[in-house]
Amino acid sequence: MNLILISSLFTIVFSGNIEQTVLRGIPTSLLPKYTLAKTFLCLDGSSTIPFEFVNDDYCDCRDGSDEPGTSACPNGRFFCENKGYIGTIIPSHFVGDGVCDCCDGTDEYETKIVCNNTCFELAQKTRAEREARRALHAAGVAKKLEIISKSVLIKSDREARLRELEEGLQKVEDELKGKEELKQQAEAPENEAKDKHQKLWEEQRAVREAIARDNQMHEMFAELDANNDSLVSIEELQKHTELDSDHENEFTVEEVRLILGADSVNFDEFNVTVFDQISNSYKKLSEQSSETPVDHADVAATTEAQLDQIQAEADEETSAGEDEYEHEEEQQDITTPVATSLEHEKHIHDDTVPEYDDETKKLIQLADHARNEYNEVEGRVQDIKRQIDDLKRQSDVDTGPHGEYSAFIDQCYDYEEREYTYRICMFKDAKQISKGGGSDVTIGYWEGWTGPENNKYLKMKYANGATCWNGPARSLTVTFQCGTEHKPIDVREPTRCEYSMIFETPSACDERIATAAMHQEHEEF
Ligand code: MAN
Repeated sequence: MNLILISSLFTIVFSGNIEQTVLRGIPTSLLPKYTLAKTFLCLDGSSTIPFEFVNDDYCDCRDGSDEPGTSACPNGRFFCENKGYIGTIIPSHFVGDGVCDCCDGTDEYETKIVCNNTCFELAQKTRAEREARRALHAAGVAKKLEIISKSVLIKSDREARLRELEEGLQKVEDELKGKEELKQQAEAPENEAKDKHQKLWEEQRAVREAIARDNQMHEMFAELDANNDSLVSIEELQKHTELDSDHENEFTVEEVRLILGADSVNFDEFNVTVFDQISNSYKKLSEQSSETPVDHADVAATTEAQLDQIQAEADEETSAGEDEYEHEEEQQDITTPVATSLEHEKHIHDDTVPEYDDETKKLIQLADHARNEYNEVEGRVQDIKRQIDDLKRQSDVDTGPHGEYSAFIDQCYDYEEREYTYRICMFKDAKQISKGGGSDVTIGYWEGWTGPENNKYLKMKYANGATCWNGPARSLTVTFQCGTEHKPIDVREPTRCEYSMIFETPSACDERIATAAMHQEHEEF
């Protein structure tokens, strides 16, 4: 290393009476370690070298500390003083590489490259950026303070409303109890009357069915007893081949006997053992060959009239205490000549419950009124409960230590992107809504604040969303940054089905940034 080079690496600065020697590329804080002496101790303490080896463009120390001002050591570090701006450290192999790395150009002292000193401009730019940031935080903080003071009011209003609703609920629940009693009182006679009506209807229906069966049986017996000997014989029944259960072969005497249970049956035997076996398949011979049209309306009218008559008479007989035999006789007298068809029997079995009588109608009306009153009060109870639940849910939400994030309660925000709209409903859920149609996909349900320990409210998480095909359940992490409005400004999916959102809000603005930026400027420039 020649003397000229060594002298070029040292600058002697006079400041008042104090002589300072500044070595190139050394941060001020480390200058005491580079005092002009006979020897230099490498900063890692690994070896001691003659002082003239410092910055001699040959790497002697393992940690590169002997060459802060040259590019000789691959691990060397060069300090740009950058007067008027911020001092920076660059890898020392950037020194003399023909590129201006330091804003004061000191890294290119050896080369022919002319580096303009841009430190002043940089300082101005940084100052402007800092000022803009400070102003943004100051404006945001003003809004945040409004939110905080509003949240105090909202909180106390909410608590007052909650108390009011809970007291109101007690009263309305008492009222409901009263209405329930009235409803029960009105429903008891209503149910009794309805049951009575139903029972009567069922009894009448049973009578009708019995009569219908009886009519059918008489009609069938008369038709089967072709020779009028008051018996149905094997030959007479055998004509009804529709009763042959196997349908394949002939309707044999044995088969017919099996149905009759004898060679012939009288009316009573027919009633007890035969009728129910054959009534579903039985067809009149005349209907089997050529269907004779039956005037159903006529028959129905006749039957109904007769049924009414039977009913009236049955009632009368019951009250007059006449014996059962006479009643049966009479019933047979009336029903025997009735010529009904099976088709018609179906019709008169129509199962519609008849209209209620006036007394029952009145009881239903009273019970309806009591029910309506009960339902109206019940509706009010439910409404109050819903409001209480809503308020409790709102007060349970963690909106920050001072309620900074209280403006988010029950609010949703959209972020439009080419393919999807992302909708975040704060403290609830987040959705991905396809612009091409199709159903919305939930990308997460509110889980909690997940910022670092010293800044918990920086991030929030929505988890357990719709599961990805062959992947995890979707989730969203929201990162807040200071802004003057509440709005999402970016949504990405850095990992499949794991979404991230940047959200601007005054609630994330920082008082320290709003006030501390100017002090920093003094410290650093
Ligand atoms: C949908 C969207 C995407 C997601 C895929 C995963 O297309 O929800 O965001 O990556 O499903 O299959």
